[in-house]
Amino acid sequence: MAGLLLLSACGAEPEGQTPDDRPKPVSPAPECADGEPLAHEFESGARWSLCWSVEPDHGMVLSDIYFEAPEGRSQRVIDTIAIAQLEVPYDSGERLTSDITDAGFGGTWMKTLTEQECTGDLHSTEIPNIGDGTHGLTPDREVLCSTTVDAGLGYRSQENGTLTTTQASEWNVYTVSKVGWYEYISQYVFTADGTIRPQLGATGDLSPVDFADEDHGWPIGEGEADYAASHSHNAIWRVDWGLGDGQAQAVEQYDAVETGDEGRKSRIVEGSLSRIESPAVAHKADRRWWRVLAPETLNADGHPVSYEIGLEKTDSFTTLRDEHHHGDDAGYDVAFTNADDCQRFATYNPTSDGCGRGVLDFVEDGEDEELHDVVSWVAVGFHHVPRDEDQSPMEMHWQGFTLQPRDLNAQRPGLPEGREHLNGQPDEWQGEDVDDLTERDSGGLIE
Ligand SMILES: [Cu+2]
Repeated sequence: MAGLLLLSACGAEPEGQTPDDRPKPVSPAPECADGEPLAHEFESGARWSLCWSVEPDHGMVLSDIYFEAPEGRSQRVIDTIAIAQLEVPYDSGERLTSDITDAGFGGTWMKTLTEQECTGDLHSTEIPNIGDGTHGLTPDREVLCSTTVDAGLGYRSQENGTLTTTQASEWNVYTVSKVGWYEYISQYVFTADGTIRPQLGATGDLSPVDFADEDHGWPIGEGEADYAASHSHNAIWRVDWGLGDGQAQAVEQYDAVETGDEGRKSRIVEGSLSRIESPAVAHKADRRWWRVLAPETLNADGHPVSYEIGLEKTDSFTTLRDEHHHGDDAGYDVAFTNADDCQRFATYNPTSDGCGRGVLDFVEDGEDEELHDVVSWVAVGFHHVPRDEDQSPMEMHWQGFTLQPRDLNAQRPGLPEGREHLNGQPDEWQGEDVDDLTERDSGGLIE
């Protein structure tokens, strides 16, 4: 498949919602120095292109990820993204694995897929069947699934008697790695609005040898006998950003805080951005998110292009390795460093070339640098208390986070007809002057 651009059009947008006379920029097929090209175009004309490869430890690695809005140009978003560690500590204290560096998601652990597991397109690459391939064969195996799924209502807006709506679809790219009794799905979900959702799915079976007691597990057999041990799936992804295509990058943290004051009708909340100047760790909080931006690359509204890192549900954690070297409160939800090819794993990074043991060393070693070529390390934990329904097999459990464009484009990618002029506060709405509407609203007539 190498060298061939793989393209599939999908998604179901109602006829007439997307102007079909819009000039479509021609974007080149990605040239992949390593790996295979893969692309997807939504019915709106929004388009993703990337390169994919499989490494013995990280498993699937995506690189050179570009997003192109139907109205816009192709923009580089990510240099490389991969899972950088998966720690699984058992609450009994009897087991801990660091699956990415102990076993790896590639090599023999990566499973060949069939049409039963993948209703889309299967893609193959050479994968060693023993170790790094020095002492075995590297057969071409179909390990990557590229598929689209319906995602429900994308948007709906009814104005002036006209219904503007679309059904959304999502492009999923995934591989499956079986490590021990668990089977892990490494998946990236791409949407037509430029969002990427990196995800780890866990299925397979509970460990048959990790049973504990009432304080460290849950009874999953008859009565109160077989307490399957509770444990955590602590995942850390490495995102090496490509925003600005070589221009300087920066990181900002957004916080919205209540001032304690009330306005005429509601509490006053103030939002602000603070620059994270140097490599650092950061922690989750309500109404907090981070963004990676390219300050010198502006969209058509004059705003710097950026992507927002949004955490979903996470049981925050400190890896045991980090605790041993940096203390028990050394955990983080997100960390930021400058790109360095020798900084590959969140923990158990090879130190032979003086690279640091993991993220906390990378941060310490770089604390005098200015962030300019940003890597985000995103940690998402899931504390798994087994339940009767986990046998068997376990239903898929997902953990992950969201990378959402923030001002990558000046307006929504895929503007439906009649919405082209809406960019900023409009002068009039349904024929009425907006100043009149504001006055009426303030008077309390519109609740
Ligand atoms: Cu589990």
